[in-house]
Amino acid sequence: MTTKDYIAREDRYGAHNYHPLPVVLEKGEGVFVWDVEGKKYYDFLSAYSAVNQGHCHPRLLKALTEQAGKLALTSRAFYNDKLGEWAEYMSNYFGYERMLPMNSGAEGVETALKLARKWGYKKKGIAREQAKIVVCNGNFHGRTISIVSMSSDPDAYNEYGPFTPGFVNIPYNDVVALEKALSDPDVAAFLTEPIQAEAGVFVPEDGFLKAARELCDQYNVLMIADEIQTGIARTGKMLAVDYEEVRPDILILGKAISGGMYPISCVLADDEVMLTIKPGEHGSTYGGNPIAAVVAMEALQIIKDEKLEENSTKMGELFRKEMSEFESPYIEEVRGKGLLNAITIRPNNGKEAWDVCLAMKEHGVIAKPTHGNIIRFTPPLTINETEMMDAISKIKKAIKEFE
Ligand code: IF1
Repeated sequence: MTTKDYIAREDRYGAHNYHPLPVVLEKGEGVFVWDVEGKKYYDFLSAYSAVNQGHCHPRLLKALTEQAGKLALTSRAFYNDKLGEWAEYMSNYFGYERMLPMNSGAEGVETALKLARKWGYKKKGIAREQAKIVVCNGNFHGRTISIVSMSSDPDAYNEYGPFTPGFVNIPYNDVVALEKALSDPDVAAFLTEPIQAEAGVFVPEDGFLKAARELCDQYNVLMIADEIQTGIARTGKMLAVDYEEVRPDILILGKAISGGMYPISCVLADDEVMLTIKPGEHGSTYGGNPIAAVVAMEALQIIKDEKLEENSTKMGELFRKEMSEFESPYIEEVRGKGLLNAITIRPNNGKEAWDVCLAMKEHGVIAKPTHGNIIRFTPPLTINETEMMDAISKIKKAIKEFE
């Protein structure tokens, strides 16, 4: 079977909710993936920052397979011997009193929303059914109906209504609008991404997160950080909020807490918030399973053992320096933090970022456009300098061809 055959079969039998780059991958190792024709690529997407530790990390493979051969799933009707160890590990690692495990990022966000509402009613004293959650325009927090209810992207929400009420949208990076919104006594929480990734890697002004933290304190509102994409060293620090030494009341993690091995997400919070949910009031069949527990602990240990925060910072600086110094009339802007970067492309005769991605693919680097003319560059954090320079030269060649 050729690439065309694989694509045709998926097109014929799969739902059409994606428009993938025309490459069919069958193998991965570290920063590389191989397609069904044997061609090797640098993976500059890393499954949207899930594969921060690199593809098929041997330590993750070992953790996964050993646990899968012993005990895979118990449900939460019974205890398993690994969940407590994982919860303790997460508490110590991120500095929160408790963890609630889920699977997908969207479920993590839903869990945070539920916690915020419970806290609003039980602790803040908001009248039943009145709790509001403040969110930012341009947000991306997942695909459930409640989550798309707060989206400002018509592709995400059109024809999925009726929507969940109780969300208040404000502009991103706007402290004045935030203060006005938070002063409403019915507001339970402010939910934000420390950097808006899907929107096109929008880094807020220095001080925005700190100001948000102070306003949340002032108005007795929970600060919720969605670090599903920005967390786990992607931006050069373990969490993107660490840049401003901000501690959210609720921290949502996903993606790279498994290094791409397994769908794992979780929410971290202290007793005052977490214990507002009682037995029977929330849960998940797979959430907290023993495979997830051992894979997540190993994935987070790898970040420390391989000093991936440091490498993310260094390689990110190298990428932005090289790409900013590269003279091309079609590069509008290079921006980002750590290894969460984006380049905006100036269209040329109807050719757009998509065409640059196709050309990069031919040169052996795969990445995906987001929102029209923005290309996101998020390689595994394990990438070394030689690999980075090689990938950069391939990216430059592709952009040159565009001229
Ligand atoms: C898709 C985007 C990235 C996320 C943040 C929650 C979730 C995500 C900050 C939900 C998920 C995904 C989903 C994936 C593509 C990807 C994405 F382009 F859509 F926005 F990464 F940039 N919070 N992001 O980024 O996590 O439920 O998917 O595990 O195809 O929808 P999930």
